Amino acid sequence: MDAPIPALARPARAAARRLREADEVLLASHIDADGLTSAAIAATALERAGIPVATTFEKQLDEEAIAAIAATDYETVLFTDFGSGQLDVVTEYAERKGFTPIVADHHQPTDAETAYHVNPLLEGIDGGSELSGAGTTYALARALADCGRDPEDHAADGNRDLAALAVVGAVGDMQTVDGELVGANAAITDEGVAAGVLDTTKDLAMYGTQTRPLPKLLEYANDVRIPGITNDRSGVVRFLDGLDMELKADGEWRTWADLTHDERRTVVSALVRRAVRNGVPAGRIDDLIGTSYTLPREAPGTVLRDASEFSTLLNATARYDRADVGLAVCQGDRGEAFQEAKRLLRTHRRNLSEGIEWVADHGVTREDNCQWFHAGEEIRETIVGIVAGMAYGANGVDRSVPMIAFADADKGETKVSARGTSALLRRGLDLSTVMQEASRAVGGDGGGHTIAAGATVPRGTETAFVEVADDVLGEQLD
Ligand SMILES: [Mn+2]
Repeated sequence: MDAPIPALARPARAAARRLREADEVLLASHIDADGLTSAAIAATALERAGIPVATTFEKQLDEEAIAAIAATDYETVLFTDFGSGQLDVVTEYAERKGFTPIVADHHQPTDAETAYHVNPLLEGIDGGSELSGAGTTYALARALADCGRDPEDHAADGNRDLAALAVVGAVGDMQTVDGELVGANAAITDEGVAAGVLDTTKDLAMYGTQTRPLPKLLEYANDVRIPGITNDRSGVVRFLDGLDMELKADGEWRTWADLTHDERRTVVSALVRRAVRNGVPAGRIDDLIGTSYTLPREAPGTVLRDASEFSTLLNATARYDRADVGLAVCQGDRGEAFQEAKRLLRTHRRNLSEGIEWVADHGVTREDNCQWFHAGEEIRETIVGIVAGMAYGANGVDRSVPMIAFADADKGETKVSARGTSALLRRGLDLSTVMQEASRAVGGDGGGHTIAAGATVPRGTETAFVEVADDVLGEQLD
């Protein structure tokens, strides 16, 4: 047996064997791009193994959600992209209600033991940048195929075709390091390339290469800010016109995906020249190029063709409580569910741009070691983290300290989202700890990743939260 991630082979095999013994499985997964792809990988692998599976999604695996799962009376429950951080509560309910929990997750585990626990952090692999929930679930899916009842069934290549979804999940969880997937994520990518479901190329690292018309692509890309291009519509059009290329077809701007290899090279070198001339530092100019992850089995020019656009589509379904739609798309629906997903994405985009406008109008409050805004009911709590990230990347925003955003949630609670930069990570930033410590200090709970994390706190504790967060950040950042 060849495992994609050798360190995970033993726990993945144990979990796979236990799943093979189940008559039916309840699959519980997190509502976001990584959680949806995790669920699609697990559901597909279980279906292929002939094991009936029902799926449920949760924003947060709190005690209420665990109690509801326990009340379903399933004997086997598979948790993907969450479960490790709540393992103490999960195992307590499992014992009391008599179900077997199986966990495939990449978040920090609590201090509890369970027989079937697949988590990169337990094997010395970084769950923030080397393996996502979807990647962890992929290791489980590969093990499920390997201990299959029907070794003659090679149609799905040992579930290697699911590597594409694992990469979409990793990209959706922002696991790229300097523009590419590394570690266990890279090993999964290699399997996907060999299976013909993924292509990787060094390409322009901008969002929307498949679907955005060229001016929009360049105008909205703000990872590397180029004066006269970034956020400058007429500057972009002058730049493109000045290239003396046929960049329109039938009067419409072409997309990056429409361009030939040579045309792309011409545009990239012109962009680089422009950046150099405008004093963009060399280190930043390198960031214009990254690895792009393409799904060659998807139609060119669609959101599904590019891993990054695919993950955004999934997030759009998740954030409007339509995980069923995102899951259907992951499992191959290109009809009704795909149309609905695209409609949700358009709504999502409109809400994001209104949110960013709101932040620009109302501004942020600067503390010693962070900056924050409170959107109240003006921005949906499910998108306030993305708005915070986008506002943080906008022109003129101080990126020397992290951004913290608040929005009203239901049940008298407030949702908190925090975003940092890789430069801040190098100075010691760990937003997961910040969110955890500050939220617990005010009676809430939180966690996540070093560069992006979240929390839920009782309404009215925001000021106290900011004070604690600011202190913790002061200790972290040198
Ligand atoms: Mn995840």
